[in-house]
Amino acid sequence: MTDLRIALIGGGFMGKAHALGYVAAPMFFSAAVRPIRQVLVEQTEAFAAAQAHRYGFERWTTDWREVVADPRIDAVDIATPNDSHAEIAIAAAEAGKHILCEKPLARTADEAATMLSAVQRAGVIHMTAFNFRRTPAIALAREILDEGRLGTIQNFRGTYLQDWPADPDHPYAWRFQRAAAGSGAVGDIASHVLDIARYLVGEVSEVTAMTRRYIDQRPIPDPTGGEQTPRYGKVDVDDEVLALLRFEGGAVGSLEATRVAHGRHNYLTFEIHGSGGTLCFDYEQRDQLRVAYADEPANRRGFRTIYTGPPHPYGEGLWPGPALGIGYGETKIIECHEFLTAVAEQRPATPDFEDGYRVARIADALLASAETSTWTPVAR
Ligand code: NAI
Ligand code: 4PW
Repeated sequence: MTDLRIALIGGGFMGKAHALGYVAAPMFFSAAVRPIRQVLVEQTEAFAAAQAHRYGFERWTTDWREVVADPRIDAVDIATPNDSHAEIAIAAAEAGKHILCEKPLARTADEAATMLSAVQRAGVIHMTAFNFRRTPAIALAREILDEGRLGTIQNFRGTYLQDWPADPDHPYAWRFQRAAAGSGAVGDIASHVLDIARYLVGEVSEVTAMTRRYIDQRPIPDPTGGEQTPRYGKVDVDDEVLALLRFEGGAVGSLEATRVAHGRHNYLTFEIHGSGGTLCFDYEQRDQLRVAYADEPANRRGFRTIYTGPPHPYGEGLWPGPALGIGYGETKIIECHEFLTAVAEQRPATPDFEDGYRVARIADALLASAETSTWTPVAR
């Protein structure tokens, strides 16, 4: 079996999730390559060493450029904040490395376009880490849609409501800075809804949107942990986006994403209405997909709940009983398996940088529409 030597750049929340993926993918799924956690890159020597030990990487460094140029590395995994995705990915592509890059691919569509061009020129495998589409129930929704019984798709209603920074005293961080993140809820979480919308319904042609910011500053954490009078960082990104969508295939839709909805923790949902029925999904009940078919007898019509398990997408590798439950970790394990398999089979991964670019184009249109309060076409 071929070894795939991986460099992980960024050892934070996603560094942990991706490391789990590389450890567990071979446990859950058969693969033609063996992922080797070769080197972990972080910003300080101490943190790089600590995370390399925790996540089982053979070595560590603070210099991603050295790693990207290292002939001993086959693939680069980008788990850093949004502002460094492009520079790292372009250098990795030019060095002939396969790339798994976190979402959003970039801060803007133009920046994403430079990444897409680089990987296309280099001919490397590239993937954007929209892991939620790897939830078995969402992949099952794709299968049901392919069967055609839901008829003509008329409406997609997507939400992503969170409350982790709903408290104004939640510390200032890169996600609240346009220079580092590109945008707020639009790029951070609406991007997931947009990936699911594209995956299940198709391309978005036009949007009209509004954005809101409710919290204009946040306390800058005191690195000493002391009780100094807090200094505040200026928030210059959106907390919330509300939008209407038009799809190229004729369907319409709505999207709501916010990070300040008290009580909604990871409320990623969609409801898809077709001429033949409806699909409903709620990530907080992620083992379930609800479907209602219009052609059921009138006295039997209504939603049925499918609990995903062995007969469903990815079930061959997950847990052996229905509704045993999958978690966030499993979506990352499946994602890493897809990346490893695409590299082993030398075929495109999905979703790739083209998908990341398309989502970035829609995100740009949402932000532009919020500025002009007009329907805004999504550039191709
Ligand atoms: P984080 O802040 O928890 O971790 C980022 C890490 O990158 C930090 O430890 C930081 O020190 C390190 N870093 C920054 N610049 C670096 C550089 N030049 N070289 C090496 N290390 C560097 O951030 P988090 O939450 O892990 O987000 C990282 C990326 O993952 C973002 O693009 C975010 O949008 C995405 N993300 C995706 C999720 C998903 O469900 N697909 C979930 C959470 C984040
Ligand atoms: O970056 C986002 C995080 O803040 C993620 O994409 C989703 O929301 C999952 O975790 C949080």
